Amino acid sequence: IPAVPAVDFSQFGEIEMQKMSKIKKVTAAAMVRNWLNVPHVTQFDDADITELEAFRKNMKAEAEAAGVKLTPLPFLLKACAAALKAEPSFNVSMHPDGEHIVQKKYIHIGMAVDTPNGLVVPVIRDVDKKGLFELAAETVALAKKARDGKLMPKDMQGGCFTISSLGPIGGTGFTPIVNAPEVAILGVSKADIKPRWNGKEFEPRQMLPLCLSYDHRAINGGDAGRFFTFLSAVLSDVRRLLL
Ligand code: CAO
Repeated sequence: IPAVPAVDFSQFGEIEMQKMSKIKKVTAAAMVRNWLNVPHVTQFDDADITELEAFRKNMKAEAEAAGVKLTPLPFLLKACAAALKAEPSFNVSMHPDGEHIVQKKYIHIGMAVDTPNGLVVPVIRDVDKKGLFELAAETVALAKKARDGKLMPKDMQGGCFTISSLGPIGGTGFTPIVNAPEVAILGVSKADIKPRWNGKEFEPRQMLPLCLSYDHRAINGGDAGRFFTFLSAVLSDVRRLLL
């Protein structure tokens, strides 16, 4: 591809040269590789998390007594693990031989963490086998390890799927780049109260905007529609995780 021409910006005003961290350089190379190799599609949906948030708030004191802060992320991890089971086409990698697809039978999920040195994606193993409190403790510990620059390569390997949450920061949606060799990534934006028509009147409901990018070589629109419908249904009523 044609290179972007080099420009001497100092001719236009004051500038400062800043050295890129090792993480920023590795991330930049991975983003270009993924952007150019993966034919991306991004779908959008809003999940009604009114009941989930009520449940989470009710459980806060119990979680604190158990020594954990129960944030929305463990619920998203459990819901995604269930959706990966329900739609196994999301839990694959393209084999480099171009002849095979690798179907994974385990569920490890990465979470994007923005650190002063750059973006890193620690991986939580066997999400389907862990409880909400265990996941809450693990996500907080991994995010701290990431921010302290203490993640080991093994902490960032083996992911099947990634969650990138910009929720606490803001925004109504974005188009995340698939973290290949994974084939899909979920972007989470800021939840907000929105009016929803219940058949008789508008009701205030807490809606969570979700963006799902996927590799169109491995996943087609129908698979993605089913994955998204399942995910939204679970987030709307977490009792479905028991089914
Ligand atoms: N919409 C609105 N509010 C949200 C939200 C969303 N989508 N997601 C979280 N929040 C709220 C939480 O409810 C919490 O409020 P309360 O204290 O009142 O419960 C507050 O924002 C802070 O949440 P959090 O960031 O601690 O929660 P989390 O579950 O999203 O994440 C943890 C937990 C430890 C993983 C997080 O602190 C972290 O480090 N996340 C990494 C985020 C990041 O770097 N994203 C950048 C990705 S770049 O691609």
